[in-house]
Amino acid sequence: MALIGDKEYYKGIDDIKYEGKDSDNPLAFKYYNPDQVVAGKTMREHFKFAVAYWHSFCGTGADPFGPGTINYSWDQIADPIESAKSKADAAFEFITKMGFDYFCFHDYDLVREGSTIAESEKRLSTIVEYLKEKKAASGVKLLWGTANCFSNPRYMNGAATNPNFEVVARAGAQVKMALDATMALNGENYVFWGGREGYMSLLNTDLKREVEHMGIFLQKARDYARAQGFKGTFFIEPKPAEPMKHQYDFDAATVVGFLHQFGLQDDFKINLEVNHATLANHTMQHEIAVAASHGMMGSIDANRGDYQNGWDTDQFPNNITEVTEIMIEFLKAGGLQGGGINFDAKIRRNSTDLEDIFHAHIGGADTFARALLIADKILTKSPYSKMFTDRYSSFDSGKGKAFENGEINFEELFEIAKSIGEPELISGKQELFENIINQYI
Ligand code: XLS
Ligand code: NI
Ligand code: NI
Repeated sequence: MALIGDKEYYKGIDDIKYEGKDSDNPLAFKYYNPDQVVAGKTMREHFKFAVAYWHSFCGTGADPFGPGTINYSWDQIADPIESAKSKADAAFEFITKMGFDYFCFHDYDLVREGSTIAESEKRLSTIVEYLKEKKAASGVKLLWGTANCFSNPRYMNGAATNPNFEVVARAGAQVKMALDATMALNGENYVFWGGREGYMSLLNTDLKREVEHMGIFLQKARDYARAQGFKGTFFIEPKPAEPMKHQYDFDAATVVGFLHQFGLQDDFKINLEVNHATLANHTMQHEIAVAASHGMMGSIDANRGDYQNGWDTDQFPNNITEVTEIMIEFLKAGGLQGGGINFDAKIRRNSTDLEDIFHAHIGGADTFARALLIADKILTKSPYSKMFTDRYSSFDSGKGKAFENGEINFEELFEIAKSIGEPELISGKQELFENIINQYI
């Protein structure tokens, strides 16, 4: 392992290798074999696994009932730049040891925010120069960057949707700097997650005006980045609630409508997160199918929720059945447009060993890899695909085909129905479909 920087943070842990499903080595991949070809692409290409800076190098495990349980050595360093460099060294060591190709960040994950915009800008450009070196030395790339416009108290009433224009301008300055950092690091995409873009009470909220402000804000952000030569894709990440009671980017369907309303549909796609889908009372499969049906299946934030807790627990993926159904939709959608699989997930507060973060990412990658292998078999070797297409075969020819082409009007539908009489009941065969999934798992 060629170490970048002069200090080893994850001591005693070597590069994580693929050893196959019979390996008992907890620090090895059992299914994620980066160069293995599945459905025409290597696993590495399908997934583009990314590590989330905020969870893995910033999150300490603090919750409303107590402080963090993880002490990062870089958080003890008073000088913001030295602290940020140390964190970057650890991050790149971790990503390289995992054998992943990508990372994702919020602006102030990289370096502490300064007390003025000018100071923040200076800090960001200093750490960006350092990250350029780390990227060049390791080959690790930036999947996407974003701005944290939700933690600072100034955003308590929203960022782009704040009722006070001064805060909107402040958010604009921050997003400009985050776009600059993303472009300087050759980021392939840029994400907008509207953490505080929503409301707690409609009594004090002009919903129409706020949503319009958000549309205009995103148009201007896009125009700025495009004018600087940014060729990547912008993503909106839907989430229905938390931290706000109601967030404007509720789910994929809402975001599709919003993007069309503001003429953003050609530059933006959707970054779907598993736990956000379940919080919206959808499945992730549903969200992928909706985004894909509009050609907007951009990227995935991988994690999972908890059946009992109603909030964004951001646990690492480990449910093979759930992820298999996700991978079926993923393959049907033809994969991701521009994005990858970002582990927007955190280890539990009581997971305090150095190696726990490795186990978490290994488990996540193996879950996706195993699910991809199963989904590919289901789609190509089981009766699934035929059963699926046969269900719609009445639209493949004759009057059904003509209807699908928009060539049959309501009078004609009326006449056709009269001549057919009562249609026969055709079973949806849900239990058989479910059995096939389990058989191939
Ligand atoms: C929070 C979001 C956040 C975004 C990036 O729930 O998932 O982590 O992915 O701002
Ligand atoms: Ni996310
Ligand atoms: Ni989330």
